[in-house]
Amino acid sequence: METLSKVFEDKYNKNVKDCTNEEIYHGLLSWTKEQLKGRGYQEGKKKIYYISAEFLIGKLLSNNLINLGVYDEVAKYLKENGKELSMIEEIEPEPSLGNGGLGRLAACFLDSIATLGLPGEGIGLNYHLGLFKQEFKDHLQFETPNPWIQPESWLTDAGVSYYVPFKGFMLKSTLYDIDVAGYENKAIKLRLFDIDIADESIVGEGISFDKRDLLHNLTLFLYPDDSDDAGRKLRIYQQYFMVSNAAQMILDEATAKGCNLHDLADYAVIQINDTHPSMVIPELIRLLTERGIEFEEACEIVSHVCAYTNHTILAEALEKWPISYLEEVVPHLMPIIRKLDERIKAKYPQENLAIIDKNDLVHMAHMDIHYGFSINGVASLHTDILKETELHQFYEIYPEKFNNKTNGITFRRWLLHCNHPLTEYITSMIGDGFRKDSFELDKMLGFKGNQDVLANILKIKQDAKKRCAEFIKANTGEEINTHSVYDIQIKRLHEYKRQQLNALYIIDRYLKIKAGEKPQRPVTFIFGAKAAPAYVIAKDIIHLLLCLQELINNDPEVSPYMKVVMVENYNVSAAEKLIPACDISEQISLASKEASGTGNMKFMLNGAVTLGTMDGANVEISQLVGKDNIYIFGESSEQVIEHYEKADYCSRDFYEKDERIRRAVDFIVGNDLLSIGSEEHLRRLHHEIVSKDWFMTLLDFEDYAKVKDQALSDYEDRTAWAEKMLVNIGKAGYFSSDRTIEEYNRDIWHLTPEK
Ligand code: GL9
Repeated sequence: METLSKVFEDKYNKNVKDCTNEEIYHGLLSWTKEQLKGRGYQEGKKKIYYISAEFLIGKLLSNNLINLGVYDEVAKYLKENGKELSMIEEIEPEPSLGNGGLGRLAACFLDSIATLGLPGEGIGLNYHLGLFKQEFKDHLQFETPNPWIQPESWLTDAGVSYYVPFKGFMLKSTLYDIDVAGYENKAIKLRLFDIDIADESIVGEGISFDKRDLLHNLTLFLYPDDSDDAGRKLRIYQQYFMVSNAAQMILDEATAKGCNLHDLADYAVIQINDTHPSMVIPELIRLLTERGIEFEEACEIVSHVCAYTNHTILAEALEKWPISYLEEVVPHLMPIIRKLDERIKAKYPQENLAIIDKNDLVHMAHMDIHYGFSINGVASLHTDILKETELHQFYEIYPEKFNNKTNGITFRRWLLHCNHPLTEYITSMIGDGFRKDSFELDKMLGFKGNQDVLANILKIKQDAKKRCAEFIKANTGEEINTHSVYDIQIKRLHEYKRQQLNALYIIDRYLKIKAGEKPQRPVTFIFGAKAAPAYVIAKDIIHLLLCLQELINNDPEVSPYMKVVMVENYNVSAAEKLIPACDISEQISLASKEASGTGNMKFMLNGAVTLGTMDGANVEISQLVGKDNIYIFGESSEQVIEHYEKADYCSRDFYEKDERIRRAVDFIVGNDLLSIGSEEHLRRLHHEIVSKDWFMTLLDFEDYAKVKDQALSDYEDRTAWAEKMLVNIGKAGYFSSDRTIEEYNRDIWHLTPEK
């Protein structure tokens, strides 16, 4: 720790003892950056370029210290000098460079790519104000900018820039790098492109700004509101800026290593993370032809370099850009996209395989599938649905391109960092091999039935619940009972994820307590979720949850038995505090709609028991833990898909025929809530549930309530519950992102790891 002491002396002319926490954070930041550089980077002839519009990296200090193998030493050194590393961590701002699972997955993947010693890098954009910060006022969500870049930050100016051509002007980029440490291995780089002239002062009320002022706004926000044309066009500008920079850099790096462009596939493989980076395909073809390659050969080369990951089957999320927009933003790409489309139409005339459809929409995913060599889904059920339903027409012509890569999470962040006590306990039981080989967690199962072990696991959970209660108190002002069951649903707010189903259960329980049915143990229903700024119903659901929180927590007759808390500005740092404390993990999406989910894996790893539908990776979780260690409810994906095909689901029928459902739904517009909340929001939500309910909340309500009651009653047998926790932790090894990345490399990338 001598070099660290010296940092404080050189920087502040002080002993660490006399530094403020801010000074210590900044000292640690520069010291850690030096250590990372000193490690060196993964190099190799062929590299994976993971291009993504989002990298939800979270705070970096502790994770870097863990991966560098110096966390304990630094924590001890600080303690000896009267400082707490956990307090220092609080100072770091969290970069909000992602929306949710897709962006967080990209961050976990970088950690695993580095850890496995694969030469690679992430490429994205440096959004100055991130997504947005969520604030609650009058039980409603408001959005404000979330600046995270300070004069001293994890960013390093790479001294690289390119010119990106748009219609009528060029934009010069600047490249910033963030080092991502491998666990006890070298680092890789996350490369974030930016413009020098971005101007944060153009942001007015909330997160409003002039969407046409591209020279100043291009890298201000992630996915600015795309509910209007200007917003959607800005997104195309961002996407093209990202991929043109990426393509230029990839070609430069490859040629510097001796590539003659014809053999580009020996130097580069590009993973296209959802369709946001899809324009990299025509852009690479454009650049290759500019450098003297014939068009046909350029198509061939690119088809051996690009691979596509699909993260959703929700139609509205599969990007289709009007030709007119692309003509306005990137007219030089349109002739290429037209030619790519003509080549396909010549071979496959069916409309549903076309890149450009008859409404002049460009289907980005179709371009990826035709001109990429691999297409993968993110959980086994999701990939099956892609093959059999959503992308069936492509599976028929390219069966060999389709493959599954079930998502994973990095255990460094989601166990070692966020749950030190559990990590230490696992280590004392089975050694530390699981840190590098996650499947070793399986050894935990040897302790089934061991009363001491079960008691210790319960104790660790109880301590985590106490720490979490402090966080909740600070975040929401609410006091929660640490002996209540912690039932947690944290994820983006979307109707398909069905936070409204959970809300209806809460109402039902409230009504029962009011009617004198007192439950044996209190439950705390914990939520965290941001809604897209333009997603009206999602915001109405947040309103409902906040109104329920107000009503229930202030009702002395009910609050001893249940409370509702909605965490404000849910983000990675909040997740790290909530997940270790969870008893019941709510994974209740409508079957077939959640491609994978990754929160489900984080909860399981930290000893929560899943209450969920047979959707996404829940299916694989249930296969691994067995039916006694998970609570499954609701209709299957086949049944749901059939309802959609036959259009035979009618929520009003459930509402009219089932009195219990009707009472819960009508409570939304009853006097209790209307006297707290806004009539407009509550009535709109009520109407949506009764007359549309596109994600079939009422269909699954009865089974959900029954199975949830069962889980709550099983919780009372503490030993049996602890055994479920143990099995969940022990079986979580499969969901390490190291396993996922090994599979990407084995089946798609074919890189040689450096050890
Ligand atoms: C998502 C899926 O909805 C999740 O089920 C999946 O786990 C992740 C990662 O593969 O990808 N696709 C998607 O568009 N998002 C996902 O979370 N959305 C956000 O990130 C907001």
